Amino acid sequence: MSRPGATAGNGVQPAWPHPLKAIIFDVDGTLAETEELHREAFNASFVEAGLDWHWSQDDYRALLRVTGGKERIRHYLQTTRRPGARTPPGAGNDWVQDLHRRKTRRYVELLRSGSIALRPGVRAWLDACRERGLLLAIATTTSPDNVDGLLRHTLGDDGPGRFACIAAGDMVAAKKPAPDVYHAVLDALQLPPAACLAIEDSTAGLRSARAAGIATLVTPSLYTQGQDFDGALAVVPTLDHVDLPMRPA
Ligand code: XBP
Ligand code: MG
Repeated sequence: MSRPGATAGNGVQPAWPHPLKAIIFDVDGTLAETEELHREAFNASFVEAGLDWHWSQDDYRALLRVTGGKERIRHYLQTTRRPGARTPPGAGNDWVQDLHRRKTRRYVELLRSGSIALRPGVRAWLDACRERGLLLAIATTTSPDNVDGLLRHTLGDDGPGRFACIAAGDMVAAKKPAPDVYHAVLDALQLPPAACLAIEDSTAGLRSARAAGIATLVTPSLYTQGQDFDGALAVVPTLDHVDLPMRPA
């Protein structure tokens, strides 16, 4: 695996923020290709709840336009009718919350027993940031338990401790593409947006970071290939395709 010293395939180096003090990572699709595992957890929770729902990859690609698992379930309940799909009686907020709790439990179990790995280049960037004194943070729509599970599974029990701030899920009022989660990170780090770089995989994530004034590098994922990344500092296949001018050690 190439270290951050490698340069972009075409040799072009984006105009990185300077001075760069922190890198803020999105989680799903950016740190790791996790959405297939989320889809498996959703479908398993539907079976556990006695529902005849099933989200195919095509269903899920469309549903991912709605950020947040609870919001996604609610959207499906309100807008999508499968022939013969039973709509649970009295499926209100509490019912959605309970179904999403089941899903999150399943997701964390699947993480623990699965083989999810960090995307190419992510570990090298995390290590280089630590060696060079850059702050690391997370800004994600997914639930905090899912972040903790992924970081421990991929980085070991000290994984979560690598990040000065983890802003996730319902910690903020409005999910991506709203800027709330990135504002929460900037507040926690006490840094201006100009001193940070965001790493994202989706249009919703890019728009969230840009609305907070943060320069954003995009590494499209399996479910976000072909989305609109207008406004990105650069779009690269994976992080090992571009160098980051780390602050001197
Ligand atoms: C991606 C999301 C999340 C996940 C599912 O988050 O939109 O909703 O798909 O996780 P990000 P939850 O790319 O910002 O990391 O079911 O916990 O929401
Ligand atoms: Mg993402």
